[in-house]
Amino acid sequence: MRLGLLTVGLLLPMIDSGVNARRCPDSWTRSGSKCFALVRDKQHWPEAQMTCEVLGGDLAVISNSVENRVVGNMLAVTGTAEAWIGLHDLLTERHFVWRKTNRVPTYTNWNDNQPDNWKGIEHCVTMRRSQKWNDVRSSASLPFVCETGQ
Ligand SMILES: [Ca+2]
Ligand SMILES: [Ca+2]
Repeated sequence: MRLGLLTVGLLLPMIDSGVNARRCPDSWTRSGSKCFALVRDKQHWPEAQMTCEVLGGDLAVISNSVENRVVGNMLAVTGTAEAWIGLHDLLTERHFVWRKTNRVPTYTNWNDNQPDNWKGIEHCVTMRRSQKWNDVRSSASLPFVCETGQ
């Protein structure tokens, strides 16, 4: 009996942490090892990144077509035309990197003729409901997508 309780006591935290690692917070959407959340409050890009950090994450990194579709579907079901993701070329023009990892994307889904750095001031990236990406001025107020996880 005592051994039984000890075993249960040791295992429960492990089971619990394992479950939590695979579970997304309420209102977040799971894709692989990540959780995504669409925040519909409109913020400029730097503010959106800070808000994602307050929520325990970062602006979304879109690593593949599956994640792109998951996030695109979040825009579609909420009627959101366009939302920030975590890609920018704020440091070096035309050198886009993810804010979270500082890495160049291995997957992209740019809209036709994008990124165009229109008027020379577009350095932060949105996903449109079409699931295509566009560079936009970072001071634009838009909804945004946060992620947590790997
Ligand atoms: Ca740019
Ligand atoms: Ca553009």
